[in-house]
Amino acid sequence: MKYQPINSNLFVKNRKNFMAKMSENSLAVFNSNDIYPVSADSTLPFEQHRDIFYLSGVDQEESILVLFPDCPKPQYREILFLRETNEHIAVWEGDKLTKERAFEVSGVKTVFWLQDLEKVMSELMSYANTVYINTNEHYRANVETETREDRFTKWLRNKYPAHSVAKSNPILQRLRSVKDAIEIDLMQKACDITEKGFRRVLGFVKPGVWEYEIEAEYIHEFLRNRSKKFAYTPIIASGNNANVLHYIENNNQCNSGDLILMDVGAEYANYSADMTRTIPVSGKFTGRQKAVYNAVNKVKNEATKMLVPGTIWADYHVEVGKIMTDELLGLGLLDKADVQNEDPNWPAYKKYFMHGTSHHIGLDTHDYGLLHEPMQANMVFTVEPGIYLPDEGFGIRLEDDVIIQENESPFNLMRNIPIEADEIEDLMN
Ligand SMILES: [Mn+2]
Repeated sequence: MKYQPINSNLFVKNRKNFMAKMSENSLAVFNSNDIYPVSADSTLPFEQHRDIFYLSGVDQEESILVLFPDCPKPQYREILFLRETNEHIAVWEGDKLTKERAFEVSGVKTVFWLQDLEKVMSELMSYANTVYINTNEHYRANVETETREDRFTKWLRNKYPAHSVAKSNPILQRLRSVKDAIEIDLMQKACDITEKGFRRVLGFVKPGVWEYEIEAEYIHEFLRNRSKKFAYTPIIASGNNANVLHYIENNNQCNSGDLILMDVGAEYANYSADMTRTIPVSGKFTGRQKAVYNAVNKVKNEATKMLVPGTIWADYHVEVGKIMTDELLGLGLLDKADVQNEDPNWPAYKKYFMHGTSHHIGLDTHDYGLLHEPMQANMVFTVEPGIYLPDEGFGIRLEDDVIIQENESPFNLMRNIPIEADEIEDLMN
């Protein structure tokens, strides 16, 4: 791990909150992700499942967390199962968690090696009536792979068919969407690292650079600041590439007169930053580019003000659409007739702004959060309007990450990342 140790109080508190929501005489199980194969003996870099990380801080493969708040044996109320390590194994496999270190990371006192799992589980299951299993119910999820969690769930339900089953996911969706102060510090760190990358790029971009060279500037700055990678596949899209919403090739040359849309964020300690900035290749916007830029920036600022406790996500999007419509009328991109005749299910503004404005962000870039429930203080959202103009050869999106606060406007985690058009021009020249 490149990140600095995290205060284990976070994980102690997260488990306590989760257990408070469990029904009587029940236990819950959480698994690590697999290490995914490529071919031959190659593997993808390990990415911990965010739920077991959230509840334990354990950032290691083949780990299992069991929570059983009513267990008659108090030492079994929280248990970690880890793959065995010792001095000899460490020579080959590197620095895996010892039982002592696992306690320091997680605050869990009872740690077994994985080979004790079946025996201990059979005792625990004899005390429990209900088992909480962890399924993926994220609104954007579309998973074809059988995860380690899925395999464990199959094994458990097959072996213990008389137990009733309950869902961990709704509990986690609610808990994970509201951030603790320790988490907010980690997210601020991810945003600050992203800022360093962006400032480096402002000094680097000039006509003739390639999109992948810009990508390289970001990752250089991320790694040297203890981020292990991009939080998501970066989009470095010059000219009309910006109008391909999921353009990730990043293999074109940037020409004078074009804009570059950069949707880039650093991860830090598994937390995501999600930033978008759009800058002129030459260091100077044209009049038209600046007018559209300022319209997007205005929609972003107005939308941000609506992210307050009690707001419903779907209603918020309707209101943002109205603000965007006004801006598009001002830019001459829509006329009154377009708006009067619009299909309420696909309003006229969607011709130029066809994606959502905000999503939860945290341990996942598109984080947990139940969108039909009202927004609450300490939820963190992106704000990311855009206007896409293929006929004019450019697209603009601007995106910050903000924390909802009680009784005031959101706190912007990206408040120090330049966004005003004039400031961008000054810094590039
Ligand atoms: Mn985003």
